[in-house]
Amino acid sequence: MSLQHHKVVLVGDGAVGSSYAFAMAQQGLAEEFVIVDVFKERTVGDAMDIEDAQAFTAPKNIYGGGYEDAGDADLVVITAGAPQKPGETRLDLVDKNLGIMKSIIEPLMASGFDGIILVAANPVDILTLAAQKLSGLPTTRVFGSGTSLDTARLRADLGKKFNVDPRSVDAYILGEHGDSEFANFDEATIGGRSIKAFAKDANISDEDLDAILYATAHKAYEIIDRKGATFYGVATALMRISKAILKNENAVLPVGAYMDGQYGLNDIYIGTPAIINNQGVASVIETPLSDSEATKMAASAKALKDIADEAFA
Ligand code: 6V0
Repeated sequence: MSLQHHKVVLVGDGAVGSSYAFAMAQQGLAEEFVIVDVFKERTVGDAMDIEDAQAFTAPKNIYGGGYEDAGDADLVVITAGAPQKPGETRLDLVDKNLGIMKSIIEPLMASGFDGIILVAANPVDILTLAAQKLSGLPTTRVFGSGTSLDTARLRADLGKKFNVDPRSVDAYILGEHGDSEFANFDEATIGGRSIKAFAKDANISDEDLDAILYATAHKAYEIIDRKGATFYGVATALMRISKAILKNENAVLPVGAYMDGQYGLNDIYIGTPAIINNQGVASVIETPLSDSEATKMAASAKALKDIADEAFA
């Protein structure tokens, strides 16, 4: 019997990264966990702080480190990014965060790293594409959090509406993690029964469902207005994806996956369900879309492609 030793490197020890490190510790995931940030003292402090929780959870070797520690890592999770400043355009932010991504991927690959990269930094679909191109790793081993947080928000809202555990709601937010995302209401189910049938029983109209989608897509702004950032939801989504990788689960999860012909799309990352195991994205599930949903997917892909073309020009 071989004892499993999983090593995870977190790059970016801000609000999202430190919450992810804490969530991983709570779940007892990854025997070795390295925290990397330009703010080195914070990584050491965070590792010491999380160590204090281990007497109640599970022991692990957690420490502040550098890219030289990544050579034998199974998984690198990237949550390093600059926030948008007032007056800055979205493309300015893309340029700045592409620079940060470059400063991460170069030393990471120089360490001999040959594992899986999971990106959460925004704009996540564009930065995931950048991470894949810069690293040269297979597209199956570089993917993003995509619409995982958005899908979690949608399921929670639908769960509340229909008085059902959100984990029993089979609905997805698809497309860009951003303004052009959409819900697969025409296909979504609870216990195999369509959401639209549940909605009809509860006198919930298509407009009400659209209002749920709007609330999902705008929840980040509501949270940011009140506390400056959102982090627990995405951190938990990252933990869930990490668990599927480290435990080789073949779990079906919404992620930002590379398009290689699925939905008629190519060479972009976009939110879709996919099967996740210790190889990364084992396969993309091209979930069925109604005609109007297919139109929304094409529009969302175009929005992403336009940004990518400009950013990588
Ligand atoms: P934050 O709290 O400002 O943390 C960012 C961290 O990155 C800081 O600790 C920085 O020191 C660090 N950092 C900056 N540059 C580098 C670098 N070159 N190398 C290493 N570390 C660096 O931000 P927060 O944690 O709130 O957000 C991080 C990223 O996650 C942002 O891009 C957010 O937009 C993004 N989010 C993504 C979500 C998703 O669903 N994908 C959801 C929420 C936030």
